[in-house]
Amino acid sequence: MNATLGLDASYVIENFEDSTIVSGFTVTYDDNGAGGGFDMRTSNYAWDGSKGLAIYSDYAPYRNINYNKQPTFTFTQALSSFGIGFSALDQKGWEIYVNGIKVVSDIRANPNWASGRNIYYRIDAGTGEQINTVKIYAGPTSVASTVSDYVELDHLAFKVQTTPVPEPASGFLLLVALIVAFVYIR
Ligand SMILES: [Ca+2]
Ligand SMILES: [Ca+2]
Repeated sequence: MNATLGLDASYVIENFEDSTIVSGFTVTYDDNGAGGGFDMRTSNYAWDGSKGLAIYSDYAPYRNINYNKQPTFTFTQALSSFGIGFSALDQKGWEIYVNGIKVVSDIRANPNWASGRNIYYRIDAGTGEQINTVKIYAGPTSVASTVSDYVELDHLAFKVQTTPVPEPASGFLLLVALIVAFVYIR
């Protein structure tokens, strides 16, 4: 599967199978409903093993239930590539942000999306670019914002840059050369 996803041996993989998480990243949530951390659930559509990381869109009927909502993954070293598999993502309007910039406006709209085990996104930084944070978000104007959605994330992959990109003076990165790849494996 990794070869199909374009993940070679230089990637670190987190499989969300147990409470031991690989070093190199942390997760925060818009709402730490389940207490933050890593809320893993058994899945019929895991990308590896039998579990995935459970998240929810922040709307009825899950709004007031004690679950973690939209996550942001923050990496301790700059990345040249990031990948993650989605399962049970049913509603339109789930977005992906890299370094605070929206790079995918509707995960479900991709023609490779399928029900169950939905789709795998790999995002590669172009020349002179780097990935520091990745946020999965059900936007406030999206369909997911009016219909609750339970989503599982799995097979998180990241590749640390071998040649660090100099920080621009502004501290902001433009991400002008991001490449977003979509892979669907049934
Ligand atoms: Ca897994
Ligand atoms: Ca769902």
